[in-house]
Amino acid sequence: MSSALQDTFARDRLPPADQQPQFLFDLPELRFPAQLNCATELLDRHVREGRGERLCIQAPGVRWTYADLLDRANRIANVLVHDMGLVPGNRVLLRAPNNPMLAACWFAVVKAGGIAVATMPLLRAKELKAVIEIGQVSHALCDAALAEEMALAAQHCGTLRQVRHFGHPGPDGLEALMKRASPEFHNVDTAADDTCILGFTSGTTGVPKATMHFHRDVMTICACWPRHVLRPTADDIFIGSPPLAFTFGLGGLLLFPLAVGASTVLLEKAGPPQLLEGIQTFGATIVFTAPTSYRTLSARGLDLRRSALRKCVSAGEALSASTRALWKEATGIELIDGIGATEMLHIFISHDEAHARPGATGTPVPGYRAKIVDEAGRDVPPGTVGRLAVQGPTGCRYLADPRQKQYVQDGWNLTGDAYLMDEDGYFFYQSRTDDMIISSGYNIAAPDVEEALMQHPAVAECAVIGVPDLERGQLVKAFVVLRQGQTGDDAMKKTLQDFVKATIAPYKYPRAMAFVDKLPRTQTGKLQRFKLHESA
Ligand code: 3UK
Repeated sequence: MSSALQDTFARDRLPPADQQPQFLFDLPELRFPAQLNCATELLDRHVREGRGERLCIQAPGVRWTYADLLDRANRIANVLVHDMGLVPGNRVLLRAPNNPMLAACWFAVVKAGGIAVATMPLLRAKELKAVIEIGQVSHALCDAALAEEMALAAQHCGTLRQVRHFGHPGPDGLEALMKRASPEFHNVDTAADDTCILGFTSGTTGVPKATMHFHRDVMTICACWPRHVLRPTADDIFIGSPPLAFTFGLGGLLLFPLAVGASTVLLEKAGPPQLLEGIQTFGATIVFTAPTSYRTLSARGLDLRRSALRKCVSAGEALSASTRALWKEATGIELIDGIGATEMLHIFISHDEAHARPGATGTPVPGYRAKIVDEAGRDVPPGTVGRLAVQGPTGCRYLADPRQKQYVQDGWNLTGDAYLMDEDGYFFYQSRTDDMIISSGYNIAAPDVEEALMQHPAVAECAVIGVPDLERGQLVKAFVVLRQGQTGDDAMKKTLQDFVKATIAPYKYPRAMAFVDKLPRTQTGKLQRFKLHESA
């Protein structure tokens, strides 16, 4: 294999061989050529094979065919190389809400052999600066709507040499440069193991970690979960809420639809109301979003039943049995749950509609294997709670980060989740490893208590943590968002406590309870338990 990356920054910072996970390439569909540029496979190929006029990307007021996207991506690639001096291997910051230009920029970077560093739209200058410094980012393509924080961050970042904005009319804007650029571009002949993505973990605390993914990894995730579990067709219309900067969104809303020649709808705002409207307006057939969003949308079951929606994917957080039941009742559709991670690039345990089991995430996706281990890394028998360990064709590579040794042990990726596997090989999420509450010697998984509370009709949402307690070590504390019209008083507290005692083992009931208006969440929809700990 010969790397095309003149700038060897990423290659020089790969974890040492003995700290890398073991990779599995058993599936025949995972035999990739030594030289591979994933943009060629996902985009150019469709046009070359005569599908240029098929619909590719839609957004309010925008309808791009595959030929349109290729034209935009090629022009931007030429701007990157000829106007902005990009050299293969350089890192390019991408900053925009989910929209067609962001998708075109992503492909432009990858075509030119650059490394795409997509960032969450809501990041502030301080967080952007950390990303730019860790990734030694030299170029940026930014939506004009997000220019302000970009400028603040750029002031303090010496490595960042070239910034262009799109979505504004000025003569130095990206669109003006694109007009003058050629619509032809010869994709850089990258090696299958050249890095093309730096994915920052949506970590809720601490210094962010950058994960490195190769061109091969991008093609791998398209060949595994979508092909074996989701099984979309070229006529599907994808839609959803996760940002393209989150690999859940990048896969679900860009890579997977393009891998099968289907189309995708990109929404800049994709809260439940916009998502519902988008599903109706664009006739979307496959939706990707998080459990909380499904809970809210379930109130619009009748509208959804009248839509073209046929497949619904939940990831990012554990899907409770009650949310699965709620969605099925409201829409008639069985949710597809899947656990993925930035480190693994996409989903590695999941199930299709026919194999859904309430409370279970599913079984390992073809190409992956998973097991449960104890503190010492020894396998534990079925039914025992322990640490989830996975191996497959993708895996964790932190960019020059000592935390590699925590995530990868003995060649296995340890996701930081407590799981159990039943006799049938189904994996059941318990909690994050550090969210296990130990109270009076009992192990209590916070999601267990949340699931019980959520079954009460007065509860809209809730979160449970362990708070320090002199007598019991930790005390189970619930933060509860009530449905409209309900009152959070002592009587309600008692009602909910009694309800939990009657639903699950009584020792798990929340001795402490707070009623709140909403729960703190990250931009990827994850509950920020550390914020609850701070406020407890
Ligand atoms: C949790 C889940 C239970 C789990 C992601 C799909 O979430 C993604 O990546 P992140 O790096 O977080 C990883 C962690 O999130 N988690 C995700 N999905 C589930 N827990 N059930 C689930 N279905 O703690 C995991 O370790 O932000 C999800 C695809 C790509 C992704 N990056």
